[in-house]
Amino acid sequence: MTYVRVIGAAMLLLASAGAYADPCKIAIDSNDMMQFSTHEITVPADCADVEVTLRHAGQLPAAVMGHDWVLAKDSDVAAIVHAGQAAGLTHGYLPQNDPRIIAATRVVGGGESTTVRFGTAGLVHGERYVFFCTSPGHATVMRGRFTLGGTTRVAQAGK
Ligand SMILES: [Cu+2]
Repeated sequence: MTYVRVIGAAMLLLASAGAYADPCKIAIDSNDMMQFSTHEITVPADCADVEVTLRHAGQLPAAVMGHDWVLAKDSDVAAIVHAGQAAGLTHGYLPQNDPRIIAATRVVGGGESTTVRFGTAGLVHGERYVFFCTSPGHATVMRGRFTLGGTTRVAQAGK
């Protein structure tokens, strides 16, 4: 009995590993309750490019519960969020041509998904990077740590 269950678990592991075989490609979910599925994204240091796919598993439209995935230095997040509110949904709650934005998806509503691909050459080792959602009011809870290199993976495992 236990043996069969272990085999089943191993097959599940293999299946999920196969779905995300490329560690430079990240999938993150969001929902109608203003949540990302993770607060921690770590990609290997040798990823020259990173691809992030944001899915919105909820049902509410973008105008009500829209989400995006934006990457910036921790110290730039507040200013970007502020400028994004002024820009409004028609501009994806993002200031236009803002060099502080390292990567950003469009805003998606329930049932939609969006992908952004960006190079890591400009990321500085030791800098603190944060991913967040710029929909008004969301960034306080919809945010997490983005780490290139994995050196903080163990230390950050709790949160
Ligand atoms: Cu959001």
